[in-house]
Amino acid sequence: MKTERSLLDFCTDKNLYPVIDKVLSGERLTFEDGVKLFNTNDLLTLGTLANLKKEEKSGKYVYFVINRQINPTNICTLGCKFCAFATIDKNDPKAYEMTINEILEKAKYAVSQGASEVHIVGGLHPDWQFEDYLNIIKSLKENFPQLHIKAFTAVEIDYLSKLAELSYEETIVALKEAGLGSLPGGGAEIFSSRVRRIIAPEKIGWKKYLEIHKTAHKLGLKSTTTMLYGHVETIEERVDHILKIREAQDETGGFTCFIPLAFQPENNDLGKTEHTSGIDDLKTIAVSRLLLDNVPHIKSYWVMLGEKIAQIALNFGADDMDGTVMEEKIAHFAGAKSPTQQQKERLIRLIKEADKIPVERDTLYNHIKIYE
Ligand code: V47
Repeated sequence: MKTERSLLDFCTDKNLYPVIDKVLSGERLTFEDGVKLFNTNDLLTLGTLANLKKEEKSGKYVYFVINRQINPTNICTLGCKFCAFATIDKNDPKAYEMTINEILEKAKYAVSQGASEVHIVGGLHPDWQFEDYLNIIKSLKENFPQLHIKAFTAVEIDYLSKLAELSYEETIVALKEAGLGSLPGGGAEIFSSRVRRIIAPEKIGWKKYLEIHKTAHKLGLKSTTTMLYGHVETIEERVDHILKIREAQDETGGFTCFIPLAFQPENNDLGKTEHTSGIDDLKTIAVSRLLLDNVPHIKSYWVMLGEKIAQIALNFGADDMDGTVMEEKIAHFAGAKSPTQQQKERLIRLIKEADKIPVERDTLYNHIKIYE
């Protein structure tokens, strides 16, 4: 009996045959290939292909980090329609701003839990000055020099550059000198101008978002990048977004990881109430892995996917689970059903059950401990 079969024997979607050939021969995929992959109903072939590419990049390893998110304020001048976390009104009962001491207390707890990273993002506060933001970084670095500070999305960097009347380069250099270690990927949403006009009309556009990341890369900082999906965007707009990231990465190579963020639909002004489906989540992870041949890691962000889909995604091309997080606000203001933090032991179990090898990493993917 012949047991050796090819992927094509199992594939139920003939439209995928040419794309499968390209993936197996290492050829770069096009916009049209990306759309075909999103539109297929053959989820298992898609997952198998993405897992193959994941294994070429990181073998059986799946990464996690002991980290803490800190969101210094949710008061924000932007008023994005999709965002349930921020408020434009300082008198809103949910409005808050942390003092430096409160931020340091949170970092102190993180360090006591073995954290190697703090991830800091928040609102564009109408009264805070550049020095206030700079001070957050400086104080953290002075008190906890061992912590990697991943802070301020491109949207915040743009705001800070205006406050300080500095160029992007000068702003990032000042933050780097204060102790900034890398940039997080938030604020990308969907790059399409059509979508941005609907969901975030006041936010910087994709050109500035990528310009800021590329500037950071040229200054020696790494960064991550994201895509918020499952609201008003089309499949074509998702593929376009992913390919713009691939193009920027060709230029600088500074992105460590891509994070598809599943839209959480409560408490927003878009009138959206539906969560993304499990199939859509898995397809988005897999297509991202296949299109982004030049980005080392794809994150299965358990906060927004939920633990169960995040775990399955580890066999659909993802090789990173983010981390312990310790205090998640952005997704939970918007109705996320996941816990607001994770124990390291649980992340290890989720990864092992997916038949992968858990690796505790630092922000830049240096290995801290392999759990064989
Ligand atoms: O920029 C806001 C998104 C981002 C909602 O860089 C929402 O490693 C879903 O970027 N539903 C912040 N998403 C989170 C983020 C992130 C998270 C984890 C790791 C990294 C990384 C980055 O969350 C925002 C926005 O794009 N967001 N509201 C919502 N209702």
